[in-house]
Amino acid sequence: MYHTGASILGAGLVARSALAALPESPSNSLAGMQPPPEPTQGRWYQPVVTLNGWSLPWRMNNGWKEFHLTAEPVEREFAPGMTARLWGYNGQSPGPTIECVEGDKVRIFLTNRLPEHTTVHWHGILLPNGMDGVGGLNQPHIPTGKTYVYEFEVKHSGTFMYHPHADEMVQMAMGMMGFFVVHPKDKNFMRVDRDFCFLMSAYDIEPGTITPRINTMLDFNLWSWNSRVFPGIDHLVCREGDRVRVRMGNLTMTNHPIHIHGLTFEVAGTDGGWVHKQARWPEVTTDVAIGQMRAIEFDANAPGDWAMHCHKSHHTMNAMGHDVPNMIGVDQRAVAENIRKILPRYMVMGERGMADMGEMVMPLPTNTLPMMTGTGPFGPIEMGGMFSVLKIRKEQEHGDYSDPGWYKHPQGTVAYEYQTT
Ligand SMILES: [Cu+2]
Repeated sequence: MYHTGASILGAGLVARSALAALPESPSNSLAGMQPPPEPTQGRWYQPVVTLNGWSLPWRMNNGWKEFHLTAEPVEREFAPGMTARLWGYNGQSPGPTIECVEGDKVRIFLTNRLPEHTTVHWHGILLPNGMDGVGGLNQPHIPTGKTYVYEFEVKHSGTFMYHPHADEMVQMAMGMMGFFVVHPKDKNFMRVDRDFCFLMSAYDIEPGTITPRINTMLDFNLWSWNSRVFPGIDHLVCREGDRVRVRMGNLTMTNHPIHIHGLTFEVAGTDGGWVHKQARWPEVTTDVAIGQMRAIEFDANAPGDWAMHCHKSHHTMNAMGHDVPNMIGVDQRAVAENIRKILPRYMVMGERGMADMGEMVMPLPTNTLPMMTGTGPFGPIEMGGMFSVLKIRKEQEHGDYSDPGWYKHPQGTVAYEYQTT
């Protein structure tokens, strides 16, 4: 069933002569969503929309779909005002989404331009053992400067990902990961109108610095979707009436209860496969545990700007100092007066809760985002990290992902101040 070359090459080193024939390894450093291109060759599929990302172009070669990933240091803007030095693929962290169709034979070239060895593991995909990418166990590690080849036939459709299985803690803490979507052969199988995807990753980047600390085990301070944080995460724009799928994977060191306002959804798939219709139940929050993927689906039947976020409230904040005492209810006026004699611009923080942070224009270290930030039509949103907005509009055209702006509420449908007179 496999191409005869598969057993000879395996996940082996590409011969020098073959390198000349390598497919292109395009690079993209833009942090905005790239409109999903329709496939121009091979089997048709409806492309996924990678938040703040793109899909990797491929070429057909004698019945094989060929992709070329390059593992390399990259720069990623987390949100306007903050950029980090990460490791990723083809100019970005996460790497580009790989899309193919059930039954495709895929050949993926991996060129290592990192300062240390790496491998790629294809999470959730059923493949020959020697293609599974665990360095030392299934293949030799890929040294710096070398290109390896992975070849397999994708046997089932679903939601998967790729990441290194070499010096894992470091390489994932540096941002190495990507989405891998296998579309069903039958284009009417679980057809949706919009299909979004993102990976959750966490970083520990000290305010004022640019490179993640790689030995952090649990105490991360930037909670990201596709290595972006609020207000830098693309909005999920839908047309009213659309059937919508959102695929998410978790490569952080903790779980994330993902919550959507305004509608109910169901978990339609995991990285183990699709969930039978009869086995699904309605949810407004679904927990995505470490190393798990979830494909949720809903009918976009409620126009508006709906919050979509991780329900752990410290995951909807950006980096902050942890050694802040709780000053709620403490009258700091006398202290503040004394401090202002020495520091004239001293501000009291936290006396009335932390909401002041959302409005405060505080001097921040360079390359650092405010802890609570973002502005909506009614003022500061006071969020950060894993937070975005699901925008459902009647007027949105089919296939249009452009930002329609803030929702214009019909008169009399917004909470209002009680008037005594
Ligand atoms: Cu979370």
